[in-house]
Amino acid sequence: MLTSLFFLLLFSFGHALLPLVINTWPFKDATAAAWSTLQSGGSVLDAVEKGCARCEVDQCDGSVGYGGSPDESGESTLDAMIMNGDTMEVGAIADLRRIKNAIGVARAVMEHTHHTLLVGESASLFAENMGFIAEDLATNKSMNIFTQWLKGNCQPNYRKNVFPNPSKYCGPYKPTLRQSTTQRHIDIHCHDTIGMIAMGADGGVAAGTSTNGANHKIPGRVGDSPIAGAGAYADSTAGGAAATGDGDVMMRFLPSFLAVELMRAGVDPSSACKTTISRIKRHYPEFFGAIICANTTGHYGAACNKLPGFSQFHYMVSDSQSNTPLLKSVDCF
Ligand code: SD4
Repeated sequence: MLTSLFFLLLFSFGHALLPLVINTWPFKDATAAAWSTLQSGGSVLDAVEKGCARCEVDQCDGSVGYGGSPDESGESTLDAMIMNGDTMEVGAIADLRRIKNAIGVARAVMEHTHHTLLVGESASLFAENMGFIAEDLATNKSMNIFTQWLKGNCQPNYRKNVFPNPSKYCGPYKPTLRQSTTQRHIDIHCHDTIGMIAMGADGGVAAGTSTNGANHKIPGRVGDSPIAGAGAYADSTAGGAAATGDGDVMMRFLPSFLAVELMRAGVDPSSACKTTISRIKRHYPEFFGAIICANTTGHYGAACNKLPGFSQFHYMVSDSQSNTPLLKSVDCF
């Protein structure tokens, strides 16, 4: 009797499913790390930081943390962000070099500066000054990926309208007049950024991302992951969202912001995710990408753009109904 009254009360306050942790891709240990952080009294920001940091240590799928996605010069660089949906504070770093704990540095930007985003060498210097250890992010694996790429005439790469022909030769390149070139975008073989949303029992939302970006990117390239509203967004009065996929295309649409605004207007999370993907599809029918969405009542959903070899998107959830991380999937459309 008392228990049902409790659940009735909870439901009427709209937080029946909270707390909640949800993240992109089947990164179970990251979900578990975030969930146990919440369970042991940590904040939603702590949960997002611990969850994403787990993937940085584990080098989830080679796409998060050190030793992945070497750029054109063979270096691995990291992008990350964290957002507090109560205060709308954001901390982010991009093109971070020599520091493994990217999400930790992003949080330090949020908590120890009045800025939102630090980039490149200066971000690394900031991190070192804040006590993060500088170390080489290269591994045998990343060096091998780089060597193979050089041996294969630097294919694929992200150049266009340059000479020599970038689809056949390595650089250095010089600009040429605009030619018709085929689009080269991140495909399903270089995916798996972690994007995470955590919600507390009180409905407070945080979101974050961590990635080593795009394989063979041009040095200096920054993806969607560290951009608020693109890689992730959190607003405790509306919900949270996080995106994964071809950041060069996706960041043009601020998909996480769009999804959260749709949920604010009352759209359910699955439909908000779908509408967001549709918006991008209209311009880039063959873009690779997916998004997860959660509203303030702890309901969630996901959507992805269907491509050959990508018909389902997998993500992880822990909530009050499933103490252990559950693998979820959605059919792409
Ligand atoms: C990027 N969005 O840097 C990241 C990569 C990614 O799934 O999410 N892949 O573009």
